[in-house]
Amino acid sequence: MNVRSLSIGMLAAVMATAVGGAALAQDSVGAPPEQTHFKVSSYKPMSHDAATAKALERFNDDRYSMFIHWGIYAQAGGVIRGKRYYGASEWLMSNSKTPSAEYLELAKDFNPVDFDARAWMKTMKAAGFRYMVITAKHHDGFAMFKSAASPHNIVDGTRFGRDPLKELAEAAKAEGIGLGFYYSQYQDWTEPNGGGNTWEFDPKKADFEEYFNRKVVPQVTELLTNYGPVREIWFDTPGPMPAEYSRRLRDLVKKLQPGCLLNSRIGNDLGDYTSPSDSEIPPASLVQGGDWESVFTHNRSWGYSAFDNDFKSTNTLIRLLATSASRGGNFMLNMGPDGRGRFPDGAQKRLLAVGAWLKVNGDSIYGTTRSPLPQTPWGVATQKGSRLYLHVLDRPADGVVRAPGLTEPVTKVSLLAGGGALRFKQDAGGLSVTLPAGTAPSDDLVVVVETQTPVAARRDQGIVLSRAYGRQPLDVADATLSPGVKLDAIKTQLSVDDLRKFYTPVGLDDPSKSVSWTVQVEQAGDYHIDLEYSATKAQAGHEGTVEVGDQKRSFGVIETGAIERRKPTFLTFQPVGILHFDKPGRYQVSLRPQASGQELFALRTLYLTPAN
Ligand code: H79
Repeated sequence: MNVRSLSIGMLAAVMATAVGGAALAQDSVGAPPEQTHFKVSSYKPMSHDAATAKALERFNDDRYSMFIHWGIYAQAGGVIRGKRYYGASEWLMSNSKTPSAEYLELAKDFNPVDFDARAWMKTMKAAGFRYMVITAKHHDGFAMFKSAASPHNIVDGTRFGRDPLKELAEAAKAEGIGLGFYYSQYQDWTEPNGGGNTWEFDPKKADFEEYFNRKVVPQVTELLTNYGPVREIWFDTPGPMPAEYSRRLRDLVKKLQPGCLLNSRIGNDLGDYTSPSDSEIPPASLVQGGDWESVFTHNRSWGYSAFDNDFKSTNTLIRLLATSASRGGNFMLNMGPDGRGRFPDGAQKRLLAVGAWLKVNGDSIYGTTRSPLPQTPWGVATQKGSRLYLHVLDRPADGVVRAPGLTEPVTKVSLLAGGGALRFKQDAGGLSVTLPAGTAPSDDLVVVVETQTPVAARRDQGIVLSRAYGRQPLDVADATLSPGVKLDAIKTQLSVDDLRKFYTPVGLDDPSKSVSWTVQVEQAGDYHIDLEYSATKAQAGHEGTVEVGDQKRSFGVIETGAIERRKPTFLTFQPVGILHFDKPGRYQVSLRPQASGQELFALRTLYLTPAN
């Protein structure tokens, strides 16, 4: 993904279609096979018991963490029976429909003699990670720790014979890095009574209760008893698991370690914080102060893949981290160590480069709260008391970074990287900061704005549009929907590493209904409109309008194809016309159907681009 050339809004678009994974299990193993529309996750604050609330405080302070997928699939590296399986290597057994006995043969060759817990922790420390979550057991059922509940574990089932979680727990403690475990509680492909293996076992004959009691409860107990304090158990793909099991798991974890956090994929709304879909940062407008943690993988696989070196650039990683922090969430970045226990070089050097950036700019990430500002074209903001951090991810053509409406008296503006005070201007319209000429290009140039009183939230004041930038996105997820229109998440998925997700309005079927955005136009002038959407054959020919005041630009819908659960969604990018803004200020941009009766189309984004 080449993000350097993209604006932050475009990055959001890229992220939403990004490769790398899947969603809540309901979407993959529990949902009806054809379902394409899903309920939007909640990011509202919840109430918590004291131990959980305290753990969440630290969780939010940490902001950046490392996710590690490591199992016997690392030994295969995406290849089995001489055939490559592209995408998620930890899904190798499922993708190749390999029977359990044959798959478990991998354990015989698994001997990660280069595994060095201390070295891993030193790298994590230098990379700036505050805590780590490692796969204790993935869907293949093979435990990466000593377990009395199943012989399929790294100590009893490989000639390596060591317990890496034990070594990691000790090294993590020594380096001051938090420890968390991933545990696949429902899918277990090498267990006839576990979920997910349909190529070998008959799901109708599965006795989940037996599996749960014999393996899940004892193993989760081992994880919370033998490795010291555990920051979080990261459950995944609850699938159709009844609430009773999520409840029992929750009670077990909280009984053993009251401060251990649970992600929402424990299932049945019993988590302490929300896990968005794999490879998703929730849209700014959906985030309402709740606790969440995004997970992305560095390349296109979660486990090690011998032929995948498509590592996200340092710049992309910093953008993902800053964007998550600006929306009040954590960024957990995954990497798959290989069968010898090494971090792939291509990943390691980029992790360390992010670490170098954090060494200088960490104050703008750790311990920050979400941005009080609306969407701005230069990047995102984070906040810590009376310090506001402007993350300039895309430099303005005129060298001036604007925060409209920022009226709290500013006492000082400087670069976090040092170099003295910067020139700024503040008036009733807000704050303008002139970036120093000749500053070296940076992945994220952080400007610190110090104010007399903390900058108050003004997220609803409208998306900022500037002529110093090109195409600027107005996403449906950030729109105001008229009564009768609701927001859905559309998810289609071909493979674990190919989830396409976007937010769309549903109920846009009458001229009285609309989607609208408040924009703050910085300079008068013409702006070109483009629409990004998907439309079925039946929707082709529908007409709609984009309106600002009494300017109306109409468009006709073209067919892009049906949205199908197991196919990528095709979105078209359609030019509509030009809008004129007479003077700087606040405007409403609305989109509505011209006729009633049928859903107009599946809109994702309206783009405005300065035109001459
Ligand atoms: O651990 C990583 C992934 O292996 C895991 N989540 C991250 C953190 C994950 N498990 N399941 N999924 C992601 C979703 C999988 C969806 C699919 Fe499929 C698997 C799509 C195609 C193959 C299930 C089976 C749905 C269709 C067939």
